[in-house]
Amino acid sequence: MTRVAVIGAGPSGLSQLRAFQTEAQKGAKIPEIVCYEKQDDWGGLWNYTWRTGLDEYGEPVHCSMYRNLWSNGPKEVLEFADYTFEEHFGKPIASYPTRPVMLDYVTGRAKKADVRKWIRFRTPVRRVTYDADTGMFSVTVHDLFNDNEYTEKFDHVVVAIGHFSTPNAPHFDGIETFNGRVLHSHDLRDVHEFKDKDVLVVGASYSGEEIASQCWKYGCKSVTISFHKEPLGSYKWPDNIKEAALLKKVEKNTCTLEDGSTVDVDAIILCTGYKHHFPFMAKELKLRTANRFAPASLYKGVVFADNPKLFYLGMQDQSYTFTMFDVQAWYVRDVIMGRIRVPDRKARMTDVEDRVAREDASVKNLSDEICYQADYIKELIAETDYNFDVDATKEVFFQWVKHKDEKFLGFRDNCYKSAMTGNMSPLPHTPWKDNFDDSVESYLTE
Ligand code: FAD
Ligand code: NA7
Repeated sequence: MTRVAVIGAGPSGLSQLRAFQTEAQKGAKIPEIVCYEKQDDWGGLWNYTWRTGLDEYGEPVHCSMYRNLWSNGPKEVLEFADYTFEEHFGKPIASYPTRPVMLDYVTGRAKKADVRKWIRFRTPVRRVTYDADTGMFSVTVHDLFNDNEYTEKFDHVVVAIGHFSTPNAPHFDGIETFNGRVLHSHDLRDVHEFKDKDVLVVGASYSGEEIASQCWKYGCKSVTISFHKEPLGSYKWPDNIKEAALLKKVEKNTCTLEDGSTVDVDAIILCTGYKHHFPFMAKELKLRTANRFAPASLYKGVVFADNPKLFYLGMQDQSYTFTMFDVQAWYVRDVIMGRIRVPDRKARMTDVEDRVAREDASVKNLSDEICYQADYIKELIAETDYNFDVDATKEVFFQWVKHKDEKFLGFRDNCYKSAMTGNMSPLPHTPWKDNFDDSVESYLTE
């Protein structure tokens, strides 16, 4: 029997398990699936832990989320085509769920599909190699519960470990002299500690804008967002949040920026992004890419061009998330089950080059990113039986962009129409800035 290893039981890995399970449900003969997960539960980044650094087994902590995190995009752009929020919660809910609500939803479908039995928890993958003679992968894992390392053979490997967990933490001159807390966004767990403090946020992308607004919500004195190549742009910030040039050097508590201005702060939060990091993959199997919409080396964005029996899910920079993981997982399933033919290496590389060139030529702003990724999703939908109205979700995205521009610190107080049910979501019961309770119970209260 064909054997498939899925590495990671976050949203992408769970999409892969669900893709195979839908076929099994229809009576198709599916491969044997083994999913290895290093944490003790599923949900990936959405599975919050208070820990930072190393966990209780000495493993790097995967979680990059913090307490009281609200989703930064509307749920209508990531809703599963085969399992709506309304089906999961039994009623329409507001458009910007909190982290626990998102975790409940993403794991709810997996629970209903009964795929937990395929997952081996607390089992980090240590090594993946490929033997060209046998055409098989060897996957070495560590069963942390029993402190036992073992190796199994597989016909296919699907890497679904995400790429927002290993910090990109650049060095800034003199940062070691700073008299306060310096941390990367990966290690942020709670912004209460920044109440009444002056904070420097380095990096002006999603983490930068989110953490700046979170600090504001929880009463920090001021936030300076220090941008790299470009500022966030047109957002209307309150008086105590401002954008400024890139950090150049640090001397005790004084930060000097590239334009020569200075700012005195109590804490520095590096929101400088993450690295695609696959230490367990053999050199010739390792994906090396920047965080972009057309990752290097991936035919159709998922098939490793140098070895088409190896797949990487969710490695793109992300406008779409859960639905993109689903279409990718459906596509990978159909390749593995022999329903989709993958062309030769030359054609695969041409496909990768075309994608990269198209992104370079057409993606200049947030709206372009959405359009580029929507087109990619449509392309995979055309080859599988996963389906939803991508254009309707694109429209929701455009409203989201408009709402962020109009009122960044209140964009979550809007609601949108589900492309899956056609129903309008209710407005939240409390404006985001006044809501300090992220529990599922509170979120579902009318
Ligand atoms: P992950 O969620 O990272 O899951 C990967 C899994 O692989 C983890 O469970 C991990 O333990 C496991 N793993 C890692 N290494 C190994 C190993 N060696 N062996 C076995 N298992 C391993 N997306 C949204 O849609 N909305 C949001 O509001 C949003 N907010 C975000 C906020 C933050 C701070 C961050 C960092 C990301 C956010 N995202 C958001 C994006 C997020 O990447 C996706 O929603 C989603 O979690 C990606 O799923 P994934 O399965 O690809 O990766
Ligand atoms: P991103 O989106 O990859 O952004 C990283 C940011 O860090 C981006 O603005 C970069 O600027 C900046 N950066 C990178 N290197 C540097 C250096 N050396 N100095 C200063 N600034 C730097 O990561 P995020 O963490 O914001 O978002 C990742 C996910 O987490 C996302 O899905 C969110 O939903 C939450 P540049 O682009 O190079 O100008």
